[in-house]
Amino acid sequence: MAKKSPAHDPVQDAPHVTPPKHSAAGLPAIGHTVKVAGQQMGVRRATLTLLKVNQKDGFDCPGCAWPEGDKRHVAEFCENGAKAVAEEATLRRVTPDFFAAHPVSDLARRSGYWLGQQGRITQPMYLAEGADHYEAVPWERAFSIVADELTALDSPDEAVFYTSGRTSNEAAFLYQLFARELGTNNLPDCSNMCHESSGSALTETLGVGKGSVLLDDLYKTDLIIVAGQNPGTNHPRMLSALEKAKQAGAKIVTVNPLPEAGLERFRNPQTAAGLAGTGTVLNDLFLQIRLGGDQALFRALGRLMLETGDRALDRDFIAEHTHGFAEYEAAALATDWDEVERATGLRRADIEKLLALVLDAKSVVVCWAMGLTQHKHAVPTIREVVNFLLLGGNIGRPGAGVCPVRGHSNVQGDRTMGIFERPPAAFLDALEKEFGFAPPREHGLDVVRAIRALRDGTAKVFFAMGGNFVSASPDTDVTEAAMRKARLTVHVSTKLNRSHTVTGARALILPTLGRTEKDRQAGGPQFVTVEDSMGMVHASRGGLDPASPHLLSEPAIVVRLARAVLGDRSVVPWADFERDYDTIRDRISRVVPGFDDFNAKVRRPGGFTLPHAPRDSRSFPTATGKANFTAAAVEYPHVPEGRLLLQTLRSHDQYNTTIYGLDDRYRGIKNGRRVVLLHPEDAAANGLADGDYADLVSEWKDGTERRADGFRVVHYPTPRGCAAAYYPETNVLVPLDHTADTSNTPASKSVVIRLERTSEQAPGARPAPTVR
Ligand SMILES: Nc1nc2c(c(=O)[nH]1)N[C@H]1C(S)=C(S)[C@@H](COP(=O)(O)OP(=O)(O)OC[C@H]3O[C@@H](n4cnc5c(=O)[nH]c(N)nc54)[C@H](O)[C@@H]3O)O[C@H]1N2
Ligand SMILES: Nc1nc2c(c(=O)[nH]1)N[C@H]1C(S)=C(S)[C@@H](COP(=O)(O)OP(=O)(O)OC[C@H]3O[C@@H](n4cnc5c(=O)[nH]c(N)nc54)[C@H](O)[C@@H]3O)O[C@H]1N2
Ligand SMILES: [Mo]
Repeated sequence: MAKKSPAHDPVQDAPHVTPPKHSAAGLPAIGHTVKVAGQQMGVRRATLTLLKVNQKDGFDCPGCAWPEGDKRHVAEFCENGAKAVAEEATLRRVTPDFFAAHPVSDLARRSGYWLGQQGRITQPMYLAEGADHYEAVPWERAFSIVADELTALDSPDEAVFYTSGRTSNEAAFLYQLFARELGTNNLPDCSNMCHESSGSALTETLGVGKGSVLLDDLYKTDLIIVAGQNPGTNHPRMLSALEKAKQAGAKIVTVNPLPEAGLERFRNPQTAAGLAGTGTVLNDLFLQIRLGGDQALFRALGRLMLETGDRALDRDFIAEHTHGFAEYEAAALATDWDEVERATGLRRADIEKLLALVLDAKSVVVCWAMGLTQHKHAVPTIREVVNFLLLGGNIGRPGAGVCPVRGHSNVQGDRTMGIFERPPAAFLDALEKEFGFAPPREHGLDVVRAIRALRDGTAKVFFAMGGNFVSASPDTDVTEAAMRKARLTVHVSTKLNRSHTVTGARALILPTLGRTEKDRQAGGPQFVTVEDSMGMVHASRGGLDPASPHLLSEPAIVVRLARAVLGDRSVVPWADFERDYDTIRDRISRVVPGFDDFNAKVRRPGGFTLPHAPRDSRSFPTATGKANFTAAAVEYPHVPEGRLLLQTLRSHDQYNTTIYGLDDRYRGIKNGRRVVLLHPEDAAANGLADGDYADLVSEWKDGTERRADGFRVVHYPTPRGCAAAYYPETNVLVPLDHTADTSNTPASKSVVIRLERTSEQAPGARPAPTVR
């Protein structure tokens, strides 16, 4: 059997397993913070840098998109934010000498972990056709290489411009402006793999594809439902907010196949009581749902509320502000309890406990993340969350609303700035009016479609503003083959990753400044801006000297790229934008709604909040002018006999494809990532015991199979039939065509697999002699 899944860890991957933890943070979190940050950047630099994280005069944490409150702590960051900062502010460097010593063929055999550990890239690097070594090139030459390849295309639609979610508002605005002046809407982004399903569902039902709650709403609400999210690892500062909500009287319900430690008990590292004591129990009710069962759960809850009648329903709100209630009501009342049990694994009595909490609550917030968005029926699932909230009038009043918790620190802002392959006409009209060129109107390629276009040869140049496209995308083997067919691949990056090693015929790495670094231009010191998960926009100023004198900021890279590619054809005064970012913000203020007076407003400490019609005035800019109930048929994954459903998720020691370490502390896993979490009876049914090794084989409906080899079996409290393993090692198993309806997001939380026992670990998972 060909064992071709890439990027095995040549480092020792020998998992050691202990029982999962029941609480998160506390002293161990501080210990890990200091250790990780100190290793990468020394204790003094670590301390000075970390004290600037998320302060009003500091920089926005490059970790997650959770908002900061108005009253900031001295240490307004978390263990995982500190790891993200340390990764960027590291003192290790990847210089031209490094590339001379390591041919691409060598780098392609290294793990993502090893690549990331090498440090910050210091100079623009070029891989010529047929060459095996990247060589340093001057910036001007790098831009002329891109210009040559773009100019040689038959159509601008043969180029793809990807964005990851750390890019600032200013850089994102310029980047989409460049792509559109060039003539394409091919602007896929990490959102396509992330919260696209939320955007699709919310735009259709509420008219705005963003969350409707502010931080304060969490402190005013009576009930918070956290579904499909693991904040203890991925949004640790959210736990402080949940603790505060709890102290103000809120109840918390979590809906998850896994009992995630952070939601059980939280020991706040910012308070003495949290450090010393046993912490706060956050969870009032844990519904251990089967993968993909959430739509059925919320539909069933809707049925119970309808049957309860007036006590559960806000009839005035429904009559005045919603559309489609009768159809929804008929569908919900027809809910079949046997089907609900099959889909959710929950009994009616469990759902009635949730109903009781809902009936006691005057206001409800629902938070969610990838557990809801990465399923085939993710969009109808999130619409069902909206149905539930509409029944109780829980949109557009204090303490109530939808709270999709975003991932990357500026992923929401990038979309606001026009990074979108399907831009609304009004946005393009505003762009046309401001700049005087006609932007393309045809929709562009999202992530999955871009991979197909590269595979089929209809896209030839791939340009990435950040991210690690090859490792983050589904169907790794297909994606890598597609990438290798490109004429040119270009990555604007801070650190080395696998996407630099799986390249087109020619490749460029353009090294850039990170959030933590000072950005000086001809017009003086500059700052950038970001938008958090709750629509708050604020400034971000780095304080460290750049990792290398050769780095350019992301806005500067786009400006120089545009000048090299478009030259005299351009009607945009590109050079001004590089000198002084205020000139970019002036343009944004005239193109993007909610940004008027941008330069003044963003200079106020703490920034400003973007308008949100449903939240602010209960007005709904939808097709019907009302909030829409929807009544789609209930769906859930059907898994053939003897097969399991696999979710691919994050460990505590990673930031997406950036691996910080090999532990997943809260889940009790140490020193290894090739593990598969299984219900003990599922393991036994496959002839496997805890500690055995198995290959994971994904079975797709077209008969194709995909394999990831050598995973250690871990007995885990997950529902029967539901397995879990880490991303990105398992991306090789996610079929490219397995996506969510409407949003086209890879369904990476529901992959049908079978287990094949192996007598040994995968070659890469064995302790290997590594040259370092
Ligand atoms: N430290 C750290 N922080 C991060 C990231 C990181 O990698 N590391 N990534 C950032 C990004 S880009 C994002 S998008 C977010 C991701 O944040 P999360 O969405 O929390 O990330 P995942 O690890 O994918 O966790 C998915 C959670 O949903 C649950 N789940 C899976 N399937 C289902 C389901 O069908 N139903 C329900 N109810 N639950 C389900 C899983 O058990 C798990 O608890 O975090 C951001 N923050
Ligand atoms: N199977 C599976 N696949 C998934 C997911 C899953 O849950 N399961 N989650 C999906 C999700 S939610 C997301 S968001 C995507 C993430 O997809 P991406 O955003 O593409 O991936 P990241 O790993 O976040 O990108 C890390 C790289 O970004 C670069 N970088 C870091 N900081 C900066 C910066 O300031 N500027 C620039 N230019 N570059 C920088 C570094 O070179 C680093 O190696 O993955 C998706 N893929
Ligand atoms: Mo994400």
